[in-house]
Amino acid sequence: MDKLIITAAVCGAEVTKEHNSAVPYTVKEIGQEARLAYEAGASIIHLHVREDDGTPTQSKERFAECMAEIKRLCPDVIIQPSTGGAVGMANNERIQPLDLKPEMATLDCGTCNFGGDEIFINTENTIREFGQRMIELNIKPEVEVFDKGMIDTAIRLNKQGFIKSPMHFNFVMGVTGGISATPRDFVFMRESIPAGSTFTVSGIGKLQFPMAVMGIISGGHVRVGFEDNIYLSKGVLAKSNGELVEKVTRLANELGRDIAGPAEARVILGLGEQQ
Ligand code: KMH
Ligand code: ZN
Repeated sequence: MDKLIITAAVCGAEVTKEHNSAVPYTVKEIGQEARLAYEAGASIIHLHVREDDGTPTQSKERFAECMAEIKRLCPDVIIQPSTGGAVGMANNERIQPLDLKPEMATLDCGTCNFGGDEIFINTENTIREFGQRMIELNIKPEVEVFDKGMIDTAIRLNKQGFIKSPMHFNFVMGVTGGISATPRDFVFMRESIPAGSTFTVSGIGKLQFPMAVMGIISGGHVRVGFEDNIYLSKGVLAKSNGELVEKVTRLANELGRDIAGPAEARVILGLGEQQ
């Protein structure tokens, strides 16, 4: 089994300081949270950025500032900007961080109800446009899927040449409107991706750690962080993303799975090779 790649989703676009005062907004706060996650074992930082008041933004300039700060504090970490941004953002706003040529970026492969009137919209043409741009810039997509049908979409677009093989998936499980975070659905997702693919699993809310264990024991990889969950355990708010990553490291150690550093993660994901 490969070593375990831990991704830390340190900030997200929806969670706020009202939910947990440790959610980072400023460049300094985001850098600090990335550092704590990195020191606890994360080799990838999944990055959203905010204005100082917490408003989500996809501004290229703000991403450049945050990425520079993260690189200053954790020079070898893999930075994976979001192209999902926040619900309601236009495509030309969402796609901006790709201009900074990060090693990876997210590629959301379908539309999902997020509850109430919230809809995270990703038409097939949007996915084609973002996928094509990542191929042009040699950026490895993390194919985000909120349901099994999105895996099928990714496979279709892979065959059409908009996503390269081998694909790296992120199973986001437990979002309102998406697939449930259950062992049965996890196995269904894992068995639905093409041979040779890699995957990570992001359990939402209280299912973050149960899903992390599924990732650890199945040979997959794990994402944790405030974007998906703000609690360390029942009723106990995490003081930092570092605490969430530390818990995964601890679980992996208990279960006999070693943690990959950034250099090892690059090899596992084939980063730096011509995608
Ligand atoms: N904030 C969600 C609307 C991604 O990073 O690509 C989208 C999201 C997915 O978080
Ligand atoms: Zn995200």
